[in-house]
Amino acid sequence: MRYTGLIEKYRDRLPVGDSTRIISLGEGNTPLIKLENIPKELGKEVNLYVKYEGLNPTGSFKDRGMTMAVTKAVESGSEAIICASTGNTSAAAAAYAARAGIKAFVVIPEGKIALGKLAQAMIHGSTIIQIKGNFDDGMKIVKEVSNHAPVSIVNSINPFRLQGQKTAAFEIIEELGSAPDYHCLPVGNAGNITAHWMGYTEYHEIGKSDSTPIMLGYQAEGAAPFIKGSRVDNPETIATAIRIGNPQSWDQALKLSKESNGWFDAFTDKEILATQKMLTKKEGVFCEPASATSVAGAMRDIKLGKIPEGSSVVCTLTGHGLKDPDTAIAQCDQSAMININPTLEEVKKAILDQM
Ligand code: AN7
Repeated sequence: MRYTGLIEKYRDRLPVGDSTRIISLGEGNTPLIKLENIPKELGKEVNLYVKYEGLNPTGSFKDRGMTMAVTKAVESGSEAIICASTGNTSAAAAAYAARAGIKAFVVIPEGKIALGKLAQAMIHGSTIIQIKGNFDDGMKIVKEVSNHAPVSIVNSINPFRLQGQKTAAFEIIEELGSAPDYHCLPVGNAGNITAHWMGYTEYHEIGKSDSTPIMLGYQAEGAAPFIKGSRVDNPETIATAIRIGNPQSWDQALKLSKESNGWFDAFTDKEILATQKMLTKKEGVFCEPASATSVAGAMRDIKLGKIPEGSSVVCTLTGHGLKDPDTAIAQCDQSAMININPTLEEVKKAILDQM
C-alpha cells in the first residue's frame, strides 16, 4: 500500500476526523538502523539502534508534529502560523504552510541558525523575522503576539505537535516487536522526549508493548538546564538546534524522567562533534550536531555500565547532517583534499598514494 504520511497511518490514534483535510508531505516511516561498528568498538554486547529522523521530508523530526499542527490550524480556519525556532521548526513550518497555502512567520535568532535551515525557511516563502536575541527571547514574544495578531502558534506548546511526534514511538515498537529498554534523545525544549513518552505509554496501555523504556535526555553543556536544575540565561553551544535555556516542556520532562527511572546528562561541544564524526565514519550515518548528543549519551552510559549489556537501546537522530554544512566542513581536515591536474597520470598517482 502506498505510504501517505503518519496521519493516515495512525488516524485512529490521532485527533482528526473523517472529513479533515490532511496536510502531509509523506512524513514518518523513517529507518531504524542497527549500529554495527560502534558497539564493537565499545566492546559491549548491546543492540544499539538509531532512528534516522533526518530522513523526514524537511530533514528533521519536526515534520511529524508539523503535519498535525498545520492540519489542525487549517481545520480551524487559520490563515497564518507562527513559531520561534532554532531552525528546524522554521523549516518544517515554512514547508507545511506552503503545502497548505497559508502564511508562515518564523522568528529566529540572528546569525545562530544553520545554513540549510535558513535556506529552507527562505525558499518556501515564509516571512523571516530575525531577532537580536536567542530562541527563548523569540518564544516569549511569539506567545505574546499570538494574542494580538491572527496567527496560530506551531511550536511544541501546541498540543497537536506532540500528538504527531508520538508516532515515532509507535513505529519503533512495531519494528522491534516491543519498546526498547532505553530511549536516548537530545533535549532542547523537551517536546520530543515528552511526545515519545506519550507514544510509548499509549501503546503500553493498549497492549501493543510489554513495557516502556527508560528515557534518557542529553543536552549540550552550555545549554543544560535539566542538569543544572534551573533555567539557563545565556545558552551557548555549537549544536544550535538545542541552544535553548528555558525549555517549554520543563514540567513534563521532569515528570517522565522520574516515571521512567531515567536521567539527564550533558556533553561538551567537542564531545558532540566527535560523536557526529564517529557516526559518519564508522556507520555511514550523517546527522546534525544536536542529534549526535543522543549517541554520545548512549555510548558513555553503555561504557559506564549504567546501561547494562544485553540491553536494547534506541537513539533518535533528530536532524540530517546536511542541515549544517558549515559545521561539517569546518571539522574536516582540509589537507585531505587532493588538488591536481585533470590527467590520467596524476589521478592514478593520487589513488596509488593512498593504497
Ligand atoms: C535537530 O527548531 O527547538 O527537545 O526551534 O532541531 O523537542 O526541543 C529544535 C529542536 C533536537 C530538540 N534535535 O528537541 C526548533 C527546535 C534537533 C532539533 C531538538 C531540536 P526538543
